[in-house]
Amino acid sequence: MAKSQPNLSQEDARQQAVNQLGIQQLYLGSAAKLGSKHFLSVKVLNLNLSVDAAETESVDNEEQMVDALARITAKLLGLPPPALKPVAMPETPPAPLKPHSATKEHPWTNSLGMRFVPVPGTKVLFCIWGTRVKDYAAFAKATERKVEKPDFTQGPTHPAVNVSWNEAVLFCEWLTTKEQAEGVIGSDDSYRLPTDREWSAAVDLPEEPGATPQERDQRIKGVYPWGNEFPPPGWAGNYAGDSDGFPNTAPVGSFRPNPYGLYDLGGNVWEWCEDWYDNEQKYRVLRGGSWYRNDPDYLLSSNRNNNTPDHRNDNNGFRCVLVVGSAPRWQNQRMGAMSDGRTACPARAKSPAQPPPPCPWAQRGKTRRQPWPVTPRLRDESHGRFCRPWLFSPSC
Ligand SMILES: [Ca+2]
Ligand SMILES: [Ca+2]
Repeated sequence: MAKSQPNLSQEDARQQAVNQLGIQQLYLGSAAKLGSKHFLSVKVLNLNLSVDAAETESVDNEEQMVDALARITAKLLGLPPPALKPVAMPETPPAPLKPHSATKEHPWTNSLGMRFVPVPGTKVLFCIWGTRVKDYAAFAKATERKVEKPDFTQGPTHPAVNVSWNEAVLFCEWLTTKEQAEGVIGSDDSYRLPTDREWSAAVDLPEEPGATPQERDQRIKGVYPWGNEFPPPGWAGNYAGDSDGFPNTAPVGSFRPNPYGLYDLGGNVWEWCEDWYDNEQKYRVLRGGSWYRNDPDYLLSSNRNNNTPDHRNDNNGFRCVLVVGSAPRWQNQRMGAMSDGRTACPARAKSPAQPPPPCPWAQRGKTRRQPWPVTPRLRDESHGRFCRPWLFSPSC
């Protein structure tokens, strides 16, 4: 650099710089942060022409300073502004996951926020947890049903209890019809309770001997939902006592999932299955144990509990499965028998060519109920027959 010389005019200093450095222009720059802003200043000294030019720009962050420097320099040099970087477009949101593409890592979520995953050995998607208080509340509100609360406090994500098998089935049918109408599921998709054998597959039991759940009851010893040890380790689930942190029901998903991503298959609440328990078809099946008991045999994966379809208590709940691509028989055979022998509309099923006898609702002086989806009253509780709005002609 040229030595500083006293009394040297600016023009003389420039000339000396040109002579000693052999340059025509000198660029000076500085960057500073003031508050939340970054300020970038660039000054150009044209040593030959004694012309100065300066630009300052403020930017919001350090990443923007490189672009700002390019803009300032181009402007000082009289060049066209640099091409703007293409604005990053927001990522195209992924297409909504369809039920059939659900995986353990990417469950499919329905309109109530219930998540479903496939279970090897079955053709259905299992809800990863039991039906929650808030899920059941949506059903109860839509169908004007009274919810029987337990004696203990439950939050919205606790499993619904005091639900009979009949009511659990109605929940599945309501949800099927609601989501078909909304386009959430296809017209050939449907919800139902898991079968006893599907539940066994979900809890990873090997093939069990026996034609009925009663015959399969406790046939495989020493296997529990969490493994082979007993008593259950603390992470296994919500069983009797509060050493696991929950004296009554726990929010679903509070304990470890099983290898298929399913929570609470053991403990929290017993879960209704679709099947009859016995050949006499008096009882329905419950699986998985609950917060209420810790007996070793009760906690076996192969253990079955049973009760009448109208039975309710505070440690019984249910879990839904989604059948993809197969409409339920109660929709396909609108006048025929349902899977368990119940009849959708007995009168019309017997003699569809003849005028059906009055529907029980009509006998009560009711006309056809409001069309779906406005709060259909699905079942006539007094006679136990299904009486769905979409099953009946205006005369029934
Ligand atoms: Ca407990
Ligand atoms: Ca359970």
